[in-house]
Amino acid sequence: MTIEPDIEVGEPKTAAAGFPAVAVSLGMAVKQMGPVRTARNLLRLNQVDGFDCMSCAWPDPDPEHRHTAEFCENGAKAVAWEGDTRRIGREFFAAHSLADLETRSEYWMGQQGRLTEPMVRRAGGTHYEPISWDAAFALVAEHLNALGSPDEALFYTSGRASNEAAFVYQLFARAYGTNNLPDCSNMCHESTSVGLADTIGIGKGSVSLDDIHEADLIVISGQNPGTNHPRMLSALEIAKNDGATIVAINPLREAGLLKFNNPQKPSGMAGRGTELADQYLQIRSDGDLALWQALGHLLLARGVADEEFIAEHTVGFDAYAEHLREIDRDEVLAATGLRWAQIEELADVFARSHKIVNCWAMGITQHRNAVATIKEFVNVALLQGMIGKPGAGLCPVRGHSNVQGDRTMGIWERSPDSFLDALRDEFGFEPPREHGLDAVKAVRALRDGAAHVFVGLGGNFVSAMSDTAVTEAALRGARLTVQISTKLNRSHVVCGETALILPTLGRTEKDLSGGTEQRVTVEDSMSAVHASRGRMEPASADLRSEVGILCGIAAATLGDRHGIPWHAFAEDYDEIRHRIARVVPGCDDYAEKIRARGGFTLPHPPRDSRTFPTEPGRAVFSVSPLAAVQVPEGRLVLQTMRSHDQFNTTIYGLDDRYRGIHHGRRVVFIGAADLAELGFADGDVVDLVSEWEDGVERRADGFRLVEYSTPKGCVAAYYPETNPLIPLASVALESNTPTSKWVVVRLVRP
Ligand SMILES: Nc1nc2c(c(=O)[nH]1)N[C@H]1C(S)=C(S)[C@@H](COP(=O)(O)OP(=O)(O)OC[C@H]3O[C@@H](n4cnc5c(=O)[nH]c(N)nc54)[C@H](O)[C@@H]3O)O[C@H]1N2
Ligand SMILES: Nc1nc2c(c(=O)[nH]1)N[C@H]1C(S)=C(S)[C@@H](COP(=O)(O)OP(=O)(O)OC[C@H]3O[C@@H](n4cnc5c(=O)[nH]c(N)nc54)[C@H](O)[C@@H]3O)O[C@H]1N2
Ligand code: SF4
Ligand SMILES: [Mo]
Repeated sequence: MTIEPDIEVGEPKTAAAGFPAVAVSLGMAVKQMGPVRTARNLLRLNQVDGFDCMSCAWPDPDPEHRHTAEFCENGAKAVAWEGDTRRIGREFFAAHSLADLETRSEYWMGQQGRLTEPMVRRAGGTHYEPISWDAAFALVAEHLNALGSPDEALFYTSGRASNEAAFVYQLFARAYGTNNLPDCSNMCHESTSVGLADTIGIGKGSVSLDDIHEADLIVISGQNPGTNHPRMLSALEIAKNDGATIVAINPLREAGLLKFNNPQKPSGMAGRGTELADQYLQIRSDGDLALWQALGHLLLARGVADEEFIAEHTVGFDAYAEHLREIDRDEVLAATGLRWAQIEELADVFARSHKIVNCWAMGITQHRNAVATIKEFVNVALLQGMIGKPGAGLCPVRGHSNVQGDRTMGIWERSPDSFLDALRDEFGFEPPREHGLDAVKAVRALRDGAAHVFVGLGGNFVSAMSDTAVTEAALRGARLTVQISTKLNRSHVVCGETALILPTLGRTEKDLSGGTEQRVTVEDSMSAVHASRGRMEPASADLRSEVGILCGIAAATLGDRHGIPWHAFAEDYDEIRHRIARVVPGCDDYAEKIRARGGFTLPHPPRDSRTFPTEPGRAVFSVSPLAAVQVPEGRLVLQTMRSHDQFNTTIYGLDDRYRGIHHGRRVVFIGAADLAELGFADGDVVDLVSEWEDGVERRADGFRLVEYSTPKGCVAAYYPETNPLIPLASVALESNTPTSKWVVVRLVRP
């Protein structure tokens, strides 16, 4: 008995990409876009004069080294999803009431086609109905201007928004009077931003693509690049062929970390690929802090510290070394689930390597101890002087294609005073200084009646956030919700008393705002900024660009207040870029620089000159207590992750090919020992119940158990279906990121 009767479970794969990947992506693209549109679109993906892939934030090779087909399977899926030839307009919304739409899955909603015209759900209405753009802007303005305080409004951003849209959006929020700019980063790499800013003085990674190619050791923790950053495998292949060692640290055996069959090479197509991980550490959930402390301990004992670097560029080394002089081995082994010999072997590899790149993603950032773990990465990097030299550095791999750029442009509820001062000097108004609300606090504010208007620049906040029941109730309590989107999702359906859907151009589409062709710019995970230009005919003549929509809302709300030229911004994005140049550090001559082939790279003092813009002016060694979170008897730790056929809350299909799952998503991956101990078998259906200190039992029902290679006590399932299980209060210390990779659950027979 399962609620997904067609589900099939087979053997997981042991290699990623290759011919199936190309075939799957083309198949899906042709089905949604038709053959001509597919060819036109995919050939412009990630090309110098084309558009930037809107899927992940992995960087492009420099212009001289690009292939004709510079994309991966998941990039192609994202393009196909946006290039969908199906349309939904007023007839669709007349035929489907909100009550009807509420019963539909994210998959179904994404399959209905592109949104085509602005729609409104009026207070008490059962359906969305059409509204003109001007009336929609006036409605937003009316609500915003009626609030008791600007802090009762929330301006959310998902990381696909362009730099120009992001800059205009934060400018509007601050000119209106609030720093309430929660974003998807709050649920994603916030722990990285906090951990790195505290220790190296800048919350971004310190490597370039060339550094990866040149490294002699690459460590990949808590990341599944075969699915989430597929072209990273090409970079790993280059390094590997040049003799690099690769270490994977991950509870699950992920195909994309084992072997890569490069679809751009004959050998890869034929299945003779490149073996990737030399050492694979199947660590227990959240065991990383203990592992990296043990590693630091062993490296200190091996006497491989770069004393010159430490003396010249760091503070706090003595306290760090003292803290790690003694280490409780039993505690490390319990937390990591590894053998001491494995950790010794890892230390040996580190000790003999001269160019080390350390990569990580959500398996690290979405834990209670995430910030401490990232600071431990920094400690080990500083110990060996692995920052600011070729082939070495810290490499947080970002998620959304422009999430890093949005932050650079000021989408941050805690932007520093230096940024706010620059904004004041450029625009002549005093921005609010009090920190705004992040994603978790935004839900609380709505829940508690402290906020009443929610505007979403992209994304799907209701599905992406933790504690679905709480988040949904919070959004339903809003007086107005506004979603600027390309396709239908649950955040349009679980909405405020009055709700707007404002349909926007996607990145593949031609933007003729102001009568001339506009480009936008984006920043990748390695701080490279470049232009992106869509060429496809828009899905509907009634769509507006994100910049156009935001300027429309701003002009309607603020009128001439502060004399900000919203109309000029909307008609010529260079006008925005000239302002970016004067406000955002490192962006001088922005409009000119982005015209260069391949764009330019933003400054990063630690990477560029081993200067560390921290309080003491040097990189900081830090000391964190070894805190492994305990799990009660008979309970498991659930991590919630992505399948191969999804982009966050967007479900492209129901397969997770690399993990052997077909035609379904409601599965729990669990080890043989746990199955035996708990008295279950592969194929059994269970309900998941999460346990939290508030005593509330959160449930998600009807999951098929799948026996899988994962450490004892650690299980895995897909998000967003499992978000109902994550308590809003379960967050990473310091960064306030929901602990999507750490949920204590028990399995219950239905
Ligand atoms: N196709 C596709 N691409 C995407 C996305 C997508 O949904 N689909 N999403 C984009 C976004 S926004 C992001 S943030 C990135 C996400 O990219 P990833 O971080 O790769 O995403 P997840 O699927 O959450 O995978 C987390 C990985 O961490 C491992 N892990 C879990 N817990 C632990 C732990 O305690 N320790 C260690 N060492 N490992 C652990 C899991 O087994 C899994 O392999 O991808 C981006 N790219
Ligand atoms: N349990 C659990 N929860 C998680 C995570 C997890 O690993 N586990 N991961 C977290 C992470 S890392 C992230 S980043 C968040 C993601 O959170 P979000 O960024 O809020 O969610 P997405 O699913 O990426 O948003 C998809 C929607 O964006 C809209 N969209 C697509 N393209 C465009 C465009 O070009 N412009 C505009 N305006 N809209 C567009 C579409 O309507 C689509 O439905 O989820 C977080 N939530
Ligand atoms: S690796 Fe990421 S950015 Fe590059 S083509 Fe694939 S999905 Fe797009
Ligand atoms: Mo993300």
